[in-house]
Amino acid sequence: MSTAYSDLPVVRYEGPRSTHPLAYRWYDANRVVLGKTLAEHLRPAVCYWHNFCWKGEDVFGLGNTVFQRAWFAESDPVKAARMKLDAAFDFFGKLGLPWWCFHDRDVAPEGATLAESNRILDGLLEAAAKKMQDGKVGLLWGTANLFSNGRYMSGAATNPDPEVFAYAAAQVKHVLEWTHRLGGENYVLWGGREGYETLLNTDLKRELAQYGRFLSAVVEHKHKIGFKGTILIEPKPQEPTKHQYDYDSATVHGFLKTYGLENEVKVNLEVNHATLAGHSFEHEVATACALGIFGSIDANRGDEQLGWDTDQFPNNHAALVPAMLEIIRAGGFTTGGTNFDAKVRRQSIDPIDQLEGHIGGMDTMARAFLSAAALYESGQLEKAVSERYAGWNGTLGQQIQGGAGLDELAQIVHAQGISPTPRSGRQERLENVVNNFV
Ligand code: XUL
Ligand code: CO
Repeated sequence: MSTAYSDLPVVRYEGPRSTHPLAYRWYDANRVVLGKTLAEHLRPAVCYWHNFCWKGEDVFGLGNTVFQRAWFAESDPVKAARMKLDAAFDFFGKLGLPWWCFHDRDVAPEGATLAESNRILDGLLEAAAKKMQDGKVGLLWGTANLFSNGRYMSGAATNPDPEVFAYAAAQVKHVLEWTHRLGGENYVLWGGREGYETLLNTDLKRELAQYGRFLSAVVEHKHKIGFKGTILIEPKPQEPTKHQYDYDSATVHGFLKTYGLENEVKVNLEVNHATLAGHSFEHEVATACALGIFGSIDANRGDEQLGWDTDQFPNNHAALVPAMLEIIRAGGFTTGGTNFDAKVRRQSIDPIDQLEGHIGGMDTMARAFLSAAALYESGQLEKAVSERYAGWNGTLGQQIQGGAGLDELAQIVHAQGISPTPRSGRQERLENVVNNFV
């Protein structure tokens, strides 16, 4: 069987001195750091949508296929989907990365009814299950596309029409069950159209309640079928809707608390979604870890001059060290991993470009992880932080944490003549420490 990727070599690790364009220089999958291999720490995944579904279209070239792939030229959509599936698994094998991710509509075309769509999807996912039997690639997560079809233009769970809610629920049921069957580690809900454009036509309170009910139903079904993976929400502040309900980690946590789901659902944090929310990625990771909802990451980047989701491959390892440090501090991934939600540029038309995009992205994440691990092992930042908060281990700190009230604290301040002396935060010294490890 020949695919678009047949002529490409299997990518191997050759080390930082290698000049081979198709070799990993930092991602040595079996290298053991902090007690686990790099592959076990990072749990890298290749996504289906950007690689095998996007035709290189943009708003100025709608309907035009820029990427010449045999499956885009095939007129029978199911046959085209089979060709795409063969190519995808060939591509996964070339990269040697252990996981993949999909939306239902990436894998299979939509039929005239949901029943027909499900039947087509079943055929394709049966074939995927067979390809997965050799155990070389596992499913990091599955998800349902609740945003492309026009029926979802006003949202899926948050649609003003309950029929759309029901349709979306039926779609998620099917994909969640398939994710379970394929041994998926997680199930993702990115709230594609869950948001609004204008309050003139929107009942915000009702929509949030609908969304809460939808998510609860997903969690109930997860338990009903015995799915042991994690349900993940992927926050994003805007695009496609002006106000997306899942703005960022903190907003999602508040939403989960409201519906009693904070112990059931975690977040899949995407680097450029954090940027679009006006946060650093490390802020999003640290917030999710602190709130106990950190799950998984989508690795990519935006463009400093563009305010939308460009989904480029990560290429700056230094920028990712602080986020990696937060992940290490929190104990690393459990069911989560590093999904490359990234695509090559529109002019990168050759299959080899996709391979190189992933190689660069993988090396960037591995190098960031190695730097963060060395920084963590040095203990320098941990020491500085624990010294900064040392007062909280003293008598006064204990009294406050023990619940001392305003009267008691006022008494202590007056009796002891407390008059705090400001101390330097030493940011520059700590930035220099970080730079010694990147
Ligand atoms: C959209 C996005 C999605 C999710 C999965 O910005 O990131 O591709 O990752 O639906
Ligand atoms: Co994403």
